[in-house]
This record gives sequence, C-alpha cells and structure tokens, in this order.
Amino acid sequence: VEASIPEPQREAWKRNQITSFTDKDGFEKEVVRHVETTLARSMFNCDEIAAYSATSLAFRDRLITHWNRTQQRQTYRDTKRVYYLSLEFLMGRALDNAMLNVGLKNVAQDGLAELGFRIEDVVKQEHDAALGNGGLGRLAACFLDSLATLNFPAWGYGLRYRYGIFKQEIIDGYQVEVPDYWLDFNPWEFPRHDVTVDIQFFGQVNKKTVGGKTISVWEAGEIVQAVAYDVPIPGYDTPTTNNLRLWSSKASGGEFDFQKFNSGDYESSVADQQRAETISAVLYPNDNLERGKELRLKQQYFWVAASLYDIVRRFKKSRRSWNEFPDQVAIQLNDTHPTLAIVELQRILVDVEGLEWDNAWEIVTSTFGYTNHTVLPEALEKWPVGLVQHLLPRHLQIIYDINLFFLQSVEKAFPDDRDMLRRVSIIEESQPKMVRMAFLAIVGSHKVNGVAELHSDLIKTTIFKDFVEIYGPDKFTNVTNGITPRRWLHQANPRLSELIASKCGGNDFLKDLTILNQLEKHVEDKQFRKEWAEIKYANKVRLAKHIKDTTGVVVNPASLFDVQVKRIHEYKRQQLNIFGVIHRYLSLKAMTPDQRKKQLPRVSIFGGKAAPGYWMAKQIIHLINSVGAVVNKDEDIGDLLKVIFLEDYNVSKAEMICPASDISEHISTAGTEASGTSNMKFVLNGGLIIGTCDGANIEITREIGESNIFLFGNLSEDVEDLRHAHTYGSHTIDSDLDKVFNEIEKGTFGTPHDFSAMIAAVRQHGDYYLVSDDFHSYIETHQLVDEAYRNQDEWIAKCITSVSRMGFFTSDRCINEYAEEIWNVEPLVVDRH
Ligand code: Z15
Repeated sequence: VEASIPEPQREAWKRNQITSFTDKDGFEKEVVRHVETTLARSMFNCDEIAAYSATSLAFRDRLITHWNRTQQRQTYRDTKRVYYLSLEFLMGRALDNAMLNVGLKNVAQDGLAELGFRIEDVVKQEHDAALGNGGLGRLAACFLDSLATLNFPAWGYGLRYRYGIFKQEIIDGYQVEVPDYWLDFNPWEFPRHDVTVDIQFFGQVNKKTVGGKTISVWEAGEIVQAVAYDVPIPGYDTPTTNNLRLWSSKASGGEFDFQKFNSGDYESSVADQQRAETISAVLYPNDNLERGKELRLKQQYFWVAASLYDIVRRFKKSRRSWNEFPDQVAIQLNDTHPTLAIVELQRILVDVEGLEWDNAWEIVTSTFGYTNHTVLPEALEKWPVGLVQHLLPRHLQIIYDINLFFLQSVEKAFPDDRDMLRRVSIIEESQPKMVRMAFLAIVGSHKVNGVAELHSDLIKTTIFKDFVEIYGPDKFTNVTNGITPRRWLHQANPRLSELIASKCGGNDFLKDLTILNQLEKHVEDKQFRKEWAEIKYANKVRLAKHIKDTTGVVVNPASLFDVQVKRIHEYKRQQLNIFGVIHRYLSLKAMTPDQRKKQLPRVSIFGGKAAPGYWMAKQIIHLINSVGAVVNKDEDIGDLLKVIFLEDYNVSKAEMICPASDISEHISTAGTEASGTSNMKFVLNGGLIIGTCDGANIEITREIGESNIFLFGNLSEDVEDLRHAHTYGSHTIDSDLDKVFNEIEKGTFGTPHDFSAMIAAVRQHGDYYLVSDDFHSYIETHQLVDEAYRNQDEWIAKCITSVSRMGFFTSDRCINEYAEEIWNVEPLVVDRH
C-alpha cells in the first residue's frame, strides 16, 4: 500500500503516522484536547453533551484511521466489492456501538469516570440516527455491522435526510408528529465536499449520429448536485471499517445560480436552491406502503444515479474491460426502491460508454440482486408511465426496450399463452399505465430473494409465479433475515452477554453465534438459572422506571411483561392485542376479589409509530391509550393489569425494551409479515414469543422447539378461503370478541364513535386481517402463557434453551449466504496495527 507514496516523501509520512489511543490516559488526553480545541470549551464548562461530543470525536478519529487503511487495502487489492443500496438505514446510536466494536468501552468508562462522568449518561446524549421506518431500514443497519465484522469489502449507499422518521408524541391519547432534526451536531459523518455528482432531471432526449452510430443524448431540464457524506462502520473485533455513503442534495453551481442572481432574479435563485435541497430533506414515513409521489421518485433517482456514478468511477480506476464489471461489482437492491439503478447502469453503458445493448444488458443483469420484503399489494411500487416520462425521459425509453426484449423472449418460450405477456409485462396496461418496479427488478437481476422461508415460498407461488416459469426456480432463493448480536445482545443487554460469555468460553459467541449452544448443558444449573432470572428482573426494573418517568404509571416488575413494539399496521394486528387486553379486563372485572387474588399480574406494553396518513393505525393508538386510561386507574384491578403505550419507539428504546420482555407479540395475519426481525431480538434476550405461523416465527419454532413458543391462529394456506367466506358466506363474529365490541360501544373506554371504524372493519367489512377468526385461539394461548409463567423455574429453562438455539439468526449467517449465493465475494482481512 505504501508503494503508492513517492520514495522521497514516504519516510516523512511513515514517521508521522497517527497512533490511536489504546489506554485510559491516551483516551483522556484526546477527550480533553477535543473539549478545548474542537469544541472550544474548557473543563469548567464541560457538560454531558460536551463529554459525549468529545468522546465521540476521540472514537471517530480512531475509526477514521482504520477506515483509511481499510479503503487503501481494498483499492490496492482491487477485489470485488459489494454495494448495498437502501433508501433506509436505521442506525440508532453510534458511540456505544463504536466503543464496543473497537473493544475500548472499559477504557472509555474509566477515563470518563476520572473526568467526572458516568458513561451511561454520556451515551444517552446521542440522538438516534433514524433514517428509516422499521424492519427494512434496521435490517440494512444490521447488515452493515455484519459486513464489516466479517471483513467484506462493502459499501452502503443511501440518502442523508435532513429529517429522519418523525418523533412521536402522544397528546390526549393521540399520536402527534414532530420533526426529527438530527443533524445539529453529528460527529459521525464526514462531509466530502470534493465528492460531488451532478444529477439531471426532466428535459428531452435527442438523437445524435457519431461516427455512423446513432446515440441518444439526454438534455437536462434541471440539474441538482449530490454531495457525499461518509459514515464509518466499524466491525466488531477487527480493524475493518467500512463506509456508508449518504448523498445530500444542493443546488448545482454553488450557492445560487449566479446568472439569475446578478440579473436581479434573487427570489427565483433562492427558490431553485430550495427545490434542490428538498430532495434529501425528509424520509417518507410510510412502512409497507407506497404512495407514488413525484418527490419520492426524484429521491430514488437522485440517490441511485449518484451512487452508480461513484461505483462506475471507482471501477474505471482499475482500467479493466467492461465485461469484468460483474467480477468487480455486486449491487444489492434493498426492495424495489433502487430499481432505477438497473436502468441507469444500462443507460451509462449504452449511451455514455457506447456498448452494444445485449453486451450491456448481460453486464447489468450479472451485477444486480434484488431482495423482496413484502407481498402486500399496497406496498408494491408502481409508477405512472407519464410521471417517469416527464422526470426521466431517457429512462422510460430504456424501460420500454427492456420490456420489449423481455416480452419477445417470453413469447418465444410460451407461444400459446397470450395472457402471460399481459401478466408479466413491466408495463401494466391500466389507466393510467404503470411501470411495475418489482417486475423490472426481477428482469434486471440475476437473483431474487425473499427474507424468510415462508415468504420466499409465497413470492414464488403468488406474486412472482409467472417469473418462476419463465426463468426456472433457481433464480429465486431464500435468505432468512438475521440480527447483529453485537448491538442486540452485547450492547443492549451487557449483563446477560457477560453471563453467557462465562458459560461459553468468552466472547467468541459474538462472532460465531452458534456457540450459544454451549448454554444448553447448563440449563439444569440452579445457580445459573438464578443469575439469569436476576438479570431479567433488573432489566424489567429499568423499564419500569422508564415507564414511571414517561407515563407516570407505576408498574410492578414482578408482573409478566407482555410487549408488542413495532410499526402500527392492521396486518401486524395491534388491534387483536388490545381487544385481547379488553377481554382480560372484563374477565378480571367479572371475578370475585378472592378469584382475582389468584390471577397473574400483567403489564401490556405497546409502542410504535403510525404513518401520519394512516388513519386506522392512528385509531388503534388511540384505543390503546383509552383502554390504558381506564384500566390503569381501576382500583379493582390494581397490579393485575396495566396497559402502557410507550411514546416514540425507536432503536435506542428497543435496546432497553427487548431485554425487559417476558413475552412479546408477533401476531400478524399468517402470510403477511415477510420475516419480522424483532421476534429474533426478543428471543435472543431471553424472552418467549406468542405468535402466528408467519415469517421467521416458523423458523424460530423449528430452531428452538415447539414447546418453547406459543403459536396460535390460522395458517397462511387457509387465509384466502377464510376471506372468501367472510365476503360471500355468512360472517359470524367470535362471541368473546363480540362482548369486547359491545363494551367499547357502551362507552367504557370513551366516546364509542371514535372506535366504530375499527369494529366495523371486523363486523361489516369482511375482517380482512382475520381478527375474529384468530381471536379464540389467541385468548386461549394467552391463558397457556399465564400458566407457564407461574412455573418460574420451567419458564427460565425455556428461555435459556431458546437462547442456546438462536445461533442461526445472526445477520453474520445471512451475509455469508448472500456472499456465497448471490454476490460471489470474499472477505479481505486488514492487518491489525
Ligand atoms: C419494511 O419495513 C418491510 C418490508 C417492506 O416492504 C417495507 Cl416497504 C418496509 C419489512 C417487513 O415488513 C418485515 O417483515 C421484514 O422483517 C423487514 O422488512 C426486513 O426484511
């Protein structure tokens, strides 16, 4: 690597190489230096925020030297790289993670203590980086952690939103959205004002003849500049530090359009600037829903075009032939949001680089892989042809050509099936015509994967059935999701991690999670069970304190903590949960005081954001809060039932909540939740699950054993028939659920009219999510949970056994599967310095 520096200067550079701190004294020096110089404050004026900032800067400096070495090594070796394109990266906090991954948290803890700070308080000063909605964005963040930990040469590419997912406040029981301005001070990013790309929009396509060849030239109507911001991603216990590159938009040609400015058109030059900055201003707050807004399409193209320009520029440095592109570059599309990358690469190769169409297309399809994350029809992206034509005129032409060649090949293979062409066409012949992005992603990729076994089977037999016939089954594969045990066990639950390490021969399990299976031989160890139970209890005490501080409600940590935290969505069925809670409340109310004394106390904990435009989801939040308001002050009930809605659920709250759960709810209508990943987080933290046979719940059951999970409800294969029966047969509602509805309608939980739509969805509108069909089984299964929890010793044994069998669900395993089956890339280990 050093050979790239000219001989005469090499010695001076080497002599002055930065050495990062390794001990407490070195760390303290760095903190004090940053407080005094970078932050221009003094020791008399250093509060917790300054201590957080200086600590972060000290670690950032350290990461960036590792980052430099990692990048140099990757460039020098010129191996194949992976590019993970995702519109969302739900990173959470960086400092705690950086300290643990680098292995210097203890050093920082001691150093901060000497300087007068508690590390827990310092860490809490950090604002979550919340550039994502839910599971999809958090998966991308876990993947970055695993890619770095496993030493893969990999980059993430995303958008640097000025506003991430909104902050949720609960006012009078309703969700209120507050903007999340998080960039005030962010020590974790490096602006690269020298890494910019001009991105064009609108305009028209002209034909030009160059050397007897006709080429298409896209003349821009608007140009916006993309500026790179780099976020270092440290691997755990390795010097590898990868890069997440986020693009920010600004007006091209400096602050203003000087021509307009000088000619006196000040207002319009300011307006141009604002229009440019709007592109990366805000994350769309919908999870599992696409609304087809022009600005969203602009975001997608802006990000994809800047990323591809960057990737191609890097490839060109190695002066290889274009046919080697897929040997050097693997691009993974996280859902269909970056699908335009397929079209953009084809455009670059054909229009700019002058390759023949077929040659270019071979390169393109060998480069891309596409991950599907949902079968919900409302989440599948479709863009009106007219909008694409207007914004990206050349891309629409290319899409039409891709479709033409694709349909010609289909016609050849299936000459008698006219309807097949209509069904698989990338262009839906509707009014207006639409571009089907998932179909474009399939046609332009060499592999398509789902995110859990059931989900991967479902896409093959339902939404992508025809494509399995066309391409054969091998193009479609499964990579079951996973989570990083570094953040979700070691960081979130340090005491449990330490206890596990003491039984598993140290911290190696954090890099090879299958080592957890060594816990199983200790299940019978009484002392071990006791320590395990104590840790769970302490985690519950911490959550109880948070509940008291944020809601004023006092909960008893000895109660069973029953948790459902995730985005609020009808398919995830928080309504089933709250109806179940009401059923429990009514049962308790109907008991004599003596009977009540025998009941198990429970705390039902909810959390999650509703998309601002999702009215029904907001009604569900309101019902949960309304039930809480009644139940929590009912003196007949006392500790037997509390209902809590935790405000502003996010990654850092999840890190506190997961370790404190006894049972968590993953109760989506069968066939609707592609995978789910919080199910894995809860089990890994020693909690059990109540869930449906859906997504990764099925594989969790296979791994941990049926006796360690509470499954209920109808199966995915029966859903269609049940829905049909609701609509065309006579639809009778479960009698217990009917009583719940009647109670709501009596006004027990406030103005009944507020909740009439939720009830009508079940009674009158076909109960699409099968709430009534699954209600009885749900209630019965909760009774089994109560009974099981009474036997604490057995319960703890189930928890330990489950954790010991969770090795499969590390995102390290996923990344290795992607690397082998889809990307064909190998790790590149960087020397330790
Ligand atoms: C999202 O968070 C998920 C899928 C989507 O299509 C969109 Cl737009 C957002 C989630 C799935 O709902 C969840 O089941 C899965 O675990 C997660 O993606 C990661 O694959």
